[in-house]
Amino acid sequence: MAAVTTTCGYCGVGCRLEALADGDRIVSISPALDGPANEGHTCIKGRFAHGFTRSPDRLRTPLIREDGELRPASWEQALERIVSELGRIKTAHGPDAIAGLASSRATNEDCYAMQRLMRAAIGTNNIDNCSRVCHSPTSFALRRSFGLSGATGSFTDIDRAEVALMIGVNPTQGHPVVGARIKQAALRGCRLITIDPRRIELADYGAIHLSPRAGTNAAVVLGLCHVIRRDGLVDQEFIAARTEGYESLAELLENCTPEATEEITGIPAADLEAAAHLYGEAASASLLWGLGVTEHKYGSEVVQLLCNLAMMTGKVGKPGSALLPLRGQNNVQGSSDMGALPDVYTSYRPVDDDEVAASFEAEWGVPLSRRKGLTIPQMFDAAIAGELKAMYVFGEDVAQTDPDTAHVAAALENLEFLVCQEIFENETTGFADVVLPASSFLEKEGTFTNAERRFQAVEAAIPPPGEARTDFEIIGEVSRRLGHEMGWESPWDALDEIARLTPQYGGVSRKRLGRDGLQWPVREDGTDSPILYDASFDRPGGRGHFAALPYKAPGDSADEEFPLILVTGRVLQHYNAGTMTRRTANVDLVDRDRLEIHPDDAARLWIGDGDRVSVRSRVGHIEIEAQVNTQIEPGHVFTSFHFPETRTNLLVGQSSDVNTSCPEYKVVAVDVRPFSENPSFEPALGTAG
Ligand SMILES: Nc1nc2c(c(=O)[nH]1)N[C@H]1C(S)=C(S)[C@@H](COP(=O)(O)OP(=O)(O)OC[C@H]3O[C@@H](n4cnc5c(=O)[nH]c(N)nc54)[C@H](O)[C@@H]3O)O[C@H]1N2
Ligand SMILES: Nc1nc2c(c(=O)[nH]1)N[C@H]1C(S)=C(S)[C@@H](COP(=O)(O)OP(=O)(O)OC[C@H]3O[C@@H](n4cnc5c(=O)[nH]c(N)nc54)[C@H](O)[C@@H]3O)O[C@H]1N2
Ligand code: SF4
Ligand SMILES: [Mo]
Repeated sequence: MAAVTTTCGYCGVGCRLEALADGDRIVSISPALDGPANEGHTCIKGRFAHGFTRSPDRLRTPLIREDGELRPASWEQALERIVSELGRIKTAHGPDAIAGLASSRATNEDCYAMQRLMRAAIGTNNIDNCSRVCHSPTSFALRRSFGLSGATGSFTDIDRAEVALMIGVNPTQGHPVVGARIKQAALRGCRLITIDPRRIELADYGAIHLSPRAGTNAAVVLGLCHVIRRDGLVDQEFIAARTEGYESLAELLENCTPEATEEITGIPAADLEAAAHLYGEAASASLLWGLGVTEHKYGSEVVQLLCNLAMMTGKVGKPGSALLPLRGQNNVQGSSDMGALPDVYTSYRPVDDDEVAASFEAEWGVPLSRRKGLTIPQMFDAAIAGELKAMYVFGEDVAQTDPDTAHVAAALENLEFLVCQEIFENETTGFADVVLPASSFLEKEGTFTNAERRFQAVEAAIPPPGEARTDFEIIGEVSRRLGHEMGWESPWDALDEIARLTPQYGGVSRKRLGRDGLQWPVREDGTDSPILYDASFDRPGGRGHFAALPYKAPGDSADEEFPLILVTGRVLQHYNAGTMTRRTANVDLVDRDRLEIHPDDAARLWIGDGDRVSVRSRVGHIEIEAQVNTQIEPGHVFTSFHFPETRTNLLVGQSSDVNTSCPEYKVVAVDVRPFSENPSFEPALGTAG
């Protein structure tokens, strides 16, 4: 038996795990007692959901499509096919006819290699990652308001906070170890504020719970700021010394009275005032948010408004007063930090900055494009328009998880060539010409960066199954065959290159990571940064920026034809596309997606618990089982997207965040009926056009 200490590959908490293996099988996983983010805890996924590693469904050989079918092939055949097709398309249509996606489930080194493959071996900036559909609005807003794209503090700030305000985030399901930490804090006296159209579990820990209509967060936050200003809870000293732009915000706040807020959000004025006082009067308070903030038409603006709230009360850059966006996937912070984005190199430095681009040119020995690449939605549009000809999709199941499935399917179908690098066949590999068998987090080494900006080591507990190879080896080999030798022996060489080329990560090295990891910025001498902005912001003049952004209505809204608002999200037992958790015992706990509906709406529509219902939106329709419960606000329904047979994303349209094109997954107007009333509803693609 062999034991390794590694980092969980599910969510952005970044729990440190002790994995015990016998040969090529995982025997058990337990929490590392000294893990800085988990302090001896894990959740059901990190601890138990590892059976997928030796599932009979794992990809064990490359697959090549022949006569319409994916058939097993040798590595030689698969790699040759990739090189000849990508070479042909590049020659015929130029490098920008090819695009790649990096995987936020994979390591920093894998993602860095993937963006280098696209930029140096292919010659395009067409590279993006799932942060696009997740927390890209957070990244955009934090850079605008404060300067850097990361949480301002650490999970330990939760233990030190007098108040924790959570908006649009459900930590006991999505980030259970943080959820448990918040429960502990609450039991010790930390007061909670929860803001969610569903009564999330943490609302029951003595919280002030505000239940806004979906899509009205901006009004809620402006309302809180109004009360704080009106009642003299503003930190004038902090505003004067550390910020700019407060006057225009103050002017905007004038009309955002609790009564006006109630009108838009449905939150009783007195509740809003109580929450504003609790937050404003606390000596320290931390702000946590998730997709209930970001996955909206104005998601990035709401994050800017949250930054306003923290700055006007001086609650940033101090112990206990942190802004903690709960980043989703294990390495979505890292894949973005590594420059797997169409407009930036590592640490968010623009591709059209000559000095930066030249430093990569010098290291890689090739000229690099200064032209911004395509975002994921732009890639699909370009594929449909016939301009994008090939995609290399690494560890992302876009055909299940991206919005408007019919549109995604049309785009993938229209490509001349699609490569998927995966651990399982999924909805997206159904469109692939070549599928490459890769390795999961328990079968590779490198680093992940968690939601606290913490680089942590990943070590292999078992080898990849069959002929599968590590993602790092595969990307390096494809690049070599395309004529660009990356010259690395192992991921640790890539990490050294990342540190060499990126001042913010300058002091990161395998040796220095130790058991605690390192929170960026990491200086040359190895000192890291648990708290950002203790003295100044990372913006011109060192000042934080107040954004005076008014409330605007969401992209979709209920009407006579589509009277209910569908909110989509996740459940504890399953993870995103579900490829991994559906292949573990978690499926015995939850074996399907369900539509949560309030008893009042259910009674009005003659829907009983467990009934099959039809759900129709402006772009598509699905069938699903109803689950009648009081957690959800009347007028709203909720479902997850973990089971491919549900096809939740057939319902979601193209509306997206104005600054980052993060999809508006959280506000979809729908019509819900008992299935028997609509036997003609076929679960069909193509209604969206
Ligand atoms: N078990 C499990 N854990 C996961 C994942 C998983 O699939 N399963 N996925 C991981 C990933 S990729 C991510 S990004 C994170 C996501 O974790 P969270 O950000 O917590 O994600 P969600 O559950 O999608 O949405 C959070 C809450 O937003 C609320 N909400 C929706 N609309 C609004 C609104 O307009 N206003 C407000 N205030 N709230 C709203 C929803 O009701 C929901 O309770 O979880 C990660 N962890
Ligand atoms: N309706 C609705 N849709 C949503 C959301 C929502 O709230 N509502 N949330 C969105 C969000 S926040 C996100 S992040 C996306 C997530 O969407 P995805 O990124 O598509 O989902 P995942 O299941 O996390 O993983 C993608 C794929 O990576 C594979 N994989 C896992 N580990 C590895 C590895 O190490 N190497 C390789 N090569 N492959 C690997 C898995 O088998 C899986 O097929 O979904 C989005 N979709
Ligand atoms: S909380 Fe997240 S990182 Fe920790 S064990 Fe669970 S899934 Fe893994
Ligand atoms: Mo996510």
